[in-house]
Amino acid sequence: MLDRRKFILTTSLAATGAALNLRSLAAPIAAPAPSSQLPIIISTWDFGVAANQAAWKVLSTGGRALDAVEAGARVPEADPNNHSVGAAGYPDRDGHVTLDACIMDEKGNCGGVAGMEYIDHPISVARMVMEKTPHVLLVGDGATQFAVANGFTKKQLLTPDSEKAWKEWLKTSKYQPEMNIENKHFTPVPNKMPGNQYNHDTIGMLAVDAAGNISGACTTSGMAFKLHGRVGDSPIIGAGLFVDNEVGGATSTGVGEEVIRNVGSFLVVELMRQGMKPEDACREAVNRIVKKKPEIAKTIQVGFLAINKKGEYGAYALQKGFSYAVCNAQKQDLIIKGKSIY
Ligand code: SD4
Repeated sequence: MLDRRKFILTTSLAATGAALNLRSLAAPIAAPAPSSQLPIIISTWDFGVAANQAAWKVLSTGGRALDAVEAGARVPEADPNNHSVGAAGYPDRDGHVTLDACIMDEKGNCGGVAGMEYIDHPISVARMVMEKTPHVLLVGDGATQFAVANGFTKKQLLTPDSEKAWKEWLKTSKYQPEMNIENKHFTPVPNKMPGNQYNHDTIGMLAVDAAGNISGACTTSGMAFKLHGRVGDSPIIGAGLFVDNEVGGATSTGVGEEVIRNVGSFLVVELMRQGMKPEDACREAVNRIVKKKPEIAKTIQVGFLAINKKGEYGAYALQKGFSYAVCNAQKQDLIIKGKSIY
C-alpha cells in the first residue's frame, strides 16, 4: 500500500496527473485491469480511499468480495467527520438521523435497510437482512428492532456538529437537494488527507475477488435535511446498487430520486451486458436522466460507478466534482477526479 502522506504529496506535485494516472471523466478512461489483476475494489468519492484500504485487507488475503465491501463500507460509517454516511450523518428536517444501506452478493442475494435510526452500521444490518431473513428490505422502526434483536446497540447518532448544522439549516428551512450540499456545512479537519476535507455523498463500493466473484455495498445518511421518511436510491436494489455475477456491478451517488426513476444501477449493468464498457454504460445512464429532464440536469448531481467481470472499471457524472478510488495490487489509493458532462 502506498504511504498515504506520500500519495498526497505526489498527487499535488503531479500537476499533469500523469504520475498517478488522474484523468478526466469527460475523456474515456481506458479499461486498465485485465482479469489477471484481480482482485480489485472501487469506491465512490475520495473517502473511498480509506474504505478501499479496509476492503483490500480482505481481498488481498484471498477473501470474499462480500466481506470486502462490508468491511470497507464500515469505515466511512464510523467516521465522525463524515456527515453524509453512517453515524455522524446529517439528520432529516426533524432532527432524526436516518440511515439507508444495501448489499448484494455474487449469487444475487441482497438485503437492505432504509430510514433506520439509532444503529451506526447499517451496512452490517443490511447483510443480516440478506442472510438471516427471507426479505430484502426492512425500514424504520422495524429495521432498528431487527438490528437490536441481532446484537446491535441503540445509540443516539446526532453528533454536536450535525446538530449545529441542522439548527443552522432550520433558520431558513429551505430544502433544495443541491449538489454536494454537505460541503457547505463542513469544517475542514487539520492534518487530514484531502479526501477527508470533503463530505460528499454516499459511498458505493464494488469488489471483484480473486475467484472472480462480484459483490457491492452502498450506504448513506441520504440527502441532508430531507423530509422525515424520505428514502433515496441507496438502499434500493437496482437503483443505488446492482450486481450480476455474469456481467458486473454498478452503484450510484447524487440525487436518488432521479436514479430510482431510471433504475440507474440496473440500467448500467444491463448496458454492460449488451457489450458497453463500464464508463460508456455510466455515461448512457446519466444521459438517460438528462434527456428526460434537461431542465434539472444543470442543477443536480448524479454519478454512476461500474465494474465488469474482468475488473475493467469506469464512471460518469453529470456535474464536475465526482471522484472515485481504485485499489488493486497495482493501483492502491488511486483517486480519479471527474469532470462535468457540461
Ligand atoms: C440519496 N443518493 O439519498 C443518496 C445520497 C447521495 O449525493 O448520494 N447524495 O439520494
